Amino acid sequence: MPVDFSGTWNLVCSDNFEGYMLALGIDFATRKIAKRLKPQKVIEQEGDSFSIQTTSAFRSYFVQFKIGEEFEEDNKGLDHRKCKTVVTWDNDKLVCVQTGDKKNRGWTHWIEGDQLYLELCCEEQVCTQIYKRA
Ligand code: 1AG
Repeated sequence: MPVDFSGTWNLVCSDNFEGYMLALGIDFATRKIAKRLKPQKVIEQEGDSFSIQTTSAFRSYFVQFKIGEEFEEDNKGLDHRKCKTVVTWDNDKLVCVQTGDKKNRGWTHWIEGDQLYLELCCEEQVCTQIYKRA
């Protein structure tokens, strides 16, 4: 059975979100608010089709994709840069590559025990977040 990311997940810890936001050029005032947020993710996975809704008190972000199918991502409400995005499996990890103005941009999701991990990368910065089932 393949891993199933479906469910509702709450942020429990975050490391170097500040560095990640700086790499994306997010302004000071926005970073100050954003780093205090405890976002919730609702992931729906059906075969190779995914939707991920990230909700917080300040901004929210929705993305849907099929494994291996490139799409144009708008990053609306985040840094607003358009990317050519593709998500693939690396064993049980979900690996997203966001090609655009920023080098080495993307994210990886995986599950360990009852925790959902998210690694966000941009340029030299890596932010690691851990979510627990709601
Ligand atoms: C994401 O998760 C989207 C979740 O790609 C947002 C992650 C990081 C925020 C990105 C850039 C920071 C820009 C602006 C900061 C302002 C608000 C932060 C709001 C955070 C909640 C939306 C990866 C994957 C699929 O789960 O989306």
